[in-house]
Amino acid sequence: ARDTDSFNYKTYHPISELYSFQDMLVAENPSLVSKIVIGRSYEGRPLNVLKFSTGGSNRPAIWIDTGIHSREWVTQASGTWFAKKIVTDYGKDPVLTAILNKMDILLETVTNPDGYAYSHTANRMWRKTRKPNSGSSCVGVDPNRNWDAGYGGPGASSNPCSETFRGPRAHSESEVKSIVDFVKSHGNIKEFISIHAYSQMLMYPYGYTQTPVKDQAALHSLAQRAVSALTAVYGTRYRYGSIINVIYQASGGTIDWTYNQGIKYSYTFELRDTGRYGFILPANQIEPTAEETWAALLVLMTHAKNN
Ligand code: ING
Ligand code: ZN
Repeated sequence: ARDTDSFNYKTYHPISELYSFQDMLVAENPSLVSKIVIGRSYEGRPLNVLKFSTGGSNRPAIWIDTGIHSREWVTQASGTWFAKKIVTDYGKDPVLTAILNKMDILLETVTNPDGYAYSHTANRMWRKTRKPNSGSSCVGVDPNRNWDAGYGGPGASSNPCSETFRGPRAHSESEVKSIVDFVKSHGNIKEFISIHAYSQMLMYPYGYTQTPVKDQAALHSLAQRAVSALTAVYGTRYRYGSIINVIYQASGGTIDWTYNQGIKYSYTFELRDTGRYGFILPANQIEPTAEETWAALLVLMTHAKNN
């Protein structure tokens, strides 16, 4: 595409096109969007974060990541759609405008770029990073088991050949460590939303323990409101609750770490569908998926702004 208006949001794109989309969006909207390179992947690709900001310095921020698991293609596609939605609606939609007049939005759309490239060129079902494991012929670490929150406990594997391999140590993956360093140095992130697929769920911590978080009641009622807004768009049904109760025990997960860092509004989505197509969601579902998810995100972001 020549610009982000002619970009096809209804199809899945190779990584080169998602990177060029980011650069076009920044070039077209220089007073609203900038690109921060927070690190490099194992294979040397940039880890890009789109920063949407209308001013201030180090404003309170909302983080959204998509594609930490590479095969979950509807998430990178939705993240790209969200980026265009933000520049289109700022100054027009009063709900988004109020958010951006007070907070920054930080959006990492291709959080596991090596895996995404590999899922296009070699193995459509690739989930993990692409770093080799010493002493094994199996490649990659699960970047959603690699965080320092219950790391090494039940709900992750020590086997490098497992799809849920936790890695040799916490934050061993550059794709994870780069976010850890960014979150710590930013110091003003109020809400952290990590987007997966599939299963149609909205979850909050914890995944590594049954012990409820101290903000359980607030996180639960906000999740309920966000899911209502999502369902109102196309009738898509979502379950919601803590990770361990709604999906399964998982240790070393992203939002358990962000919550323990003090980011109260830490949420994770599982987008469409419930398994008919699974990871191979038809491209004609990208836009409706992104659109309904955006309705939920506006509820979550507005609450963070007001609290
Ligand atoms: N599911 C997630 C997984 O990593 C999850 C579920 C989300 C676990 C958040 C822990 C924290 O297993 C997918 N589809 O990746
Ligand atoms: Zn996932």
